[in-house]
Order: sequence, then C-alpha cells, then structure tokens
Amino acid sequence: MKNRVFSGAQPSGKLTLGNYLGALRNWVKLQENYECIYCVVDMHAITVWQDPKELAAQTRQAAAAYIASGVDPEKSILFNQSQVSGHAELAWIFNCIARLGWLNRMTQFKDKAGKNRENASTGLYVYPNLMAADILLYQATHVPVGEDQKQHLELTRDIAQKFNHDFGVDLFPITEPLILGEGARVMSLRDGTKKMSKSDPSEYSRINLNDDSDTIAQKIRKAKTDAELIPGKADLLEGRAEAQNLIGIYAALSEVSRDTVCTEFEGKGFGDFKKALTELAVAKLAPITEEMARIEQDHAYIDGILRSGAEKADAIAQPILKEVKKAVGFLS
Ligand code: AQP
Repeated sequence: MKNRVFSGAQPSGKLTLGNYLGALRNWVKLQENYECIYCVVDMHAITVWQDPKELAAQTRQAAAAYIASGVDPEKSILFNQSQVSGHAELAWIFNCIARLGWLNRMTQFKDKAGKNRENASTGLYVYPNLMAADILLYQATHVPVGEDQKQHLELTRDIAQKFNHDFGVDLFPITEPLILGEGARVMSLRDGTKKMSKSDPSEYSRINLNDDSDTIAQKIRKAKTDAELIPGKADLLEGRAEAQNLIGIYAALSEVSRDTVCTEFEGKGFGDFKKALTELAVAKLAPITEEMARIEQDHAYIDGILRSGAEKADAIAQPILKEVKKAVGFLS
C-alpha cells in the first residue's frame, strides 16, 4: 500500500490557531512526502446543531483556510466529506463492527455531551466510527492527529483489525498517527487546562484564523496569565497552565523549543512577553488571513475545487468500497 495521509477539520465554526498549529501547518509539510487527502468534514460538524446557511459558509471558509495555509489543490485532494457518499456507507458498516464498549470509553463524547447526555445526538456517539470510515475508505496509512484525537485513531486501528479478522481479509491498513512538533495541543486563552476550541462560547478563549491584527492583540492582552516571571527552563513552568500555553504558542509559531523561548525571555514578566507574542502571531497569521479573505469571496473557485476534489476522492474510494461490500457479502 502507498503512503497515504487523510485528515480533516470540522466546519463547526471559524478555524482557530489550534487547528492551524495542530493540523493545517503540518498538512502543508506532509504534501512533500505523502499522497494527501484533506477533507472538510461537514458530516462530523452536524453531530451538533449547525445552522444550514452558516454550515455552507463555514465549509467554504474552512476550504479557504486550508488553501491559504498552503494546502495545494494541485498536489493534494481537497473536498467536503458529504460529496463522497462512501463515507456514510462505510460508516454504517463500521457501526456494525465497533462494539458499544469501545465507544463508551471515548472521552470526547463524554466531554461534548456533557451533563445533557440523554439529549446528545446519536451521531455524536458514533462520530468515531465515521472518523474510522473517513480514514479507511482511502486505506490511509498515516493520519496527522492532535493529542486529542489519539483515542479516536486507536479505535480506527481496532476497527480495521476486527474487520480484517472477522472477514478473513487484509483490506485495511493499521493506520499510524503522525504527531508533529510543538503546538500538538493549544489550550484556551481563558483556561489553560481546556483545549482551544472553535465552539467554545467565549470569543476570547481563541484566536481565529480570520481575526485581524487588532483583535489578535486584544485577545492576547486579555489572555489569562499569572504574576510570576518567566523561568529559564520550560520544566519550571509546571503547575502554571496558562503560562505554559502562551510559551508553547510562541514556540510553535517560531518553530523552536519551549526551552529556547524560556531562555530568551528569562526573568521577564508576561506584560513584555505578550507584546512579543502579539507581534509574532500577527506576523505569522496576517498573510494567511489576507489570503483567506481573498479566496473566500470567490465561491465559484472554492466550489469548483471541492467538486473536483470529491471526484478524485471518489475514484480512489469506489474500488476499496467494492472490496469491502464483497467481503461483507453484499450483492452488487
Ligand atoms: N486546540 C488545538 N490544539 C491542537 N490541535 C487542535 N486541533 C483542533 N483544536 C486543536 C486539531 O485540528 C484538527 C481538526 O479538528 P476538528 O475541527 O475536526 O475538531 P476538534 O478537534 O473538535 O476541533 P475544535 O476546534 O475543538 O472543534 P469543535 O469546537 O467544533 O469541537 C484535528 O487534527 C485536531 O486535533
């Protein structure tokens, strides 16, 4: 099997700095050495309520963010999930492979369903089966994942193994995670113990990829910190979640280690550090924001890319899906 990468992000809001540092930026690098399939996973997004008009706008905006970050539609396949029906077909088969016990262990469902578990959609519960289908529909060998998605990838591997075993085939690869560099987990600017999330109710918890420079500056200025100074080594930040997060974001944006950042700012307070972080964030994000705004306006261009990407994705998926159906015993 060829080395093939699959990854995606949900158009469930505006893409954030977390999505950029934990996913998009790595996707761009992977294009050099892998055959890459990048998807805007709109079917995942509707596991929680999405206003239809906003979903369509956010899907285009996510595609614009991928392209503005450097995903090249000539090199990689870029499409929105719902245009390739194989995702839903394979997900159903996987609903019948995955065990209830496996899904009951998924912490993301518990986090997202919260206290109102009985009122969560059944889609949210079987979300990891759809994610397994996304990956295995293309026999993807590698998936770049943030720390938070590691458990879902484990489930994908379990599903692949069980399917291969139950039907006596060698159809699905045991997909490997690719966790790359600093920025694997960017935390909320308001609470350093919570992931930066596009659906967090607080705008000030995150930096959106389409925030302008003033908004970025304001959000960093208001970011929660503590009164202590920056130590010379990153280990000494233990127990200071918000401080750790801001140092981590600086390290990820400048592509150096946290220790290097601590050495540079040793003895300084967060007032000074936040000014430097703002300058860096604006310098890195402004070109992406500008390009995103330009692309986003051109609906015909984006829709054309997504449609042609979907055709290419479907051409890879169909023969694999045919093998799957044959293995299961479906007549065609
Ligand atoms: N804070 C983060 N730090 C690092 N990586 C992150 N990713 C998301 N947030 C962070 C990575 O981005 C990719 C796409 O994620 P997603 O949009 O499909 O889903 P998510 O992880 O649930 O993202 P959000 O922003 O938290 O969405 P909502 O609020 O709708 O649930 C993944 O590779 C993810 O690891």
